[in-house]
Amino acid sequence: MTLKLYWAPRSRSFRILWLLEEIGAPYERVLVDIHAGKQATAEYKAINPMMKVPALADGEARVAESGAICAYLSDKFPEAGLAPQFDDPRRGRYLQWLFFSSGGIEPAITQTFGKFEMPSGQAGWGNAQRVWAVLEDAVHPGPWLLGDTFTAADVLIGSDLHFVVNQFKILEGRPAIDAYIARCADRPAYKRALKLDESGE
Ligand SMILES: N[C@@H](CCC(=O)N[C@@H](CS)C(=O)NCC(=O)O)C(=O)O
Repeated sequence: MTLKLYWAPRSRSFRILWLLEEIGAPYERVLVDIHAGKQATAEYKAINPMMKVPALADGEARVAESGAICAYLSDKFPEAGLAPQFDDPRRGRYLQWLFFSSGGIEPAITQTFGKFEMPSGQAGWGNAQRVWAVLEDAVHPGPWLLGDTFTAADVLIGSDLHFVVNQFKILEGRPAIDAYIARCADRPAYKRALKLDESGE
């Protein structure tokens, strides 16, 4: 059964396109035209009730949320070597980074755009400045979050940071983060995914 990735160009679904290119298993891209409202059809809501891309269908299985899809795919294809296995102590940090995308980075983006403050002890992500500083430390000296081993966490965090720096343009003056984004963009799978993404179909 071929994997189906529900995708829209220049969106957060790029990261799963990149991950699938890293894995190398066959998959099908299903375009969801989010600018034409196609994410709000009953058919797509059955795939992801949040009406967002990315989402994945694998036989009977349905998975949405980028971090969950990264965990699902990297565990499904252990031979791709993109997830430390269950008895590997590095799995702890690996999972931490997968959850940090939605638990730390997304709220930091929202806080930066929304220009609001709240007590850092009460905000689950502390504050945006702390999130960026923690990430800057985590990607230096690298090359990857777990050191020499590239994982699905790099796909997720690397694409988050690319969005934050290059698309949203809400973070600058962090050379270690810029260098990490450049290392990600230099991967052949990233380049293949970018080509597919830019084709727009
Ligand atoms: N929490 C989701 C967020 C996905 C998301 O925000 N997708 C945006 C595109 S970048 C989307 O589908 N927007 C269409 C809409 O909300 O109508 C994830 O991490 O996968």
